[in-house]
Amino acid sequence: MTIKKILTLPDPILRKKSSNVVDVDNDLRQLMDDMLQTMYDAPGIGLAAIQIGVPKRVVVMDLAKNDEKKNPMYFINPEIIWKSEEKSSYEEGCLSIPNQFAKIERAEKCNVKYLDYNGNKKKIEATGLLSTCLQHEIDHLNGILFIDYLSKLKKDNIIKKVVKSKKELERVVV
Ligand code: GNR
Ligand code: NI
Repeated sequence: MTIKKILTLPDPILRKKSSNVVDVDNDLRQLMDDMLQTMYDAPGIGLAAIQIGVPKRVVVMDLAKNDEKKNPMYFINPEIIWKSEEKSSYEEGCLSIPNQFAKIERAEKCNVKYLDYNGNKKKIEATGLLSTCLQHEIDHLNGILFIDYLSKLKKDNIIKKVVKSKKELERVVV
């Protein structure tokens, strides 16, 4: 297992639409293992393959609290098949938008179909944080970031801050 570099704003790769996975094979499981390790290392609660530069429709997640047993989840070709009218808001963050957070409104519940780690067809009825996180990750697969739901002013401000702190970090390292 390898920790990969997580792409951050304004990397244009993050705006690419990811392609469906055709074969759930050992190479794909290797990718998912690397994604999970990269996510734990970051640390984050979810990661889409495109965040490490791989344009495949693959998501990993673990919503277990620090004191709980690890609970890795894998979603291949996830598709939202139903969304509730009812909304809920969460303070969202994104590993590709470091240190920036914003309250985002999404469907409170959603049903998602996907393939699991072994390529078996599954369906999940998601609520709360799982629902929010699945919608956030599926957005990544379509090149969408949470800042796209903010006003242009707020969005531009966040992009500016991320670019600025990236440049400051470069200056320290070089
Ligand atoms: O680690 C993450 N936390 C988070 C918090 C609220 C809503 C969504 C997320 S996902 C994020 C990791 C990430 O960037 N996944 O794409
Ligand atoms: Ni994200």
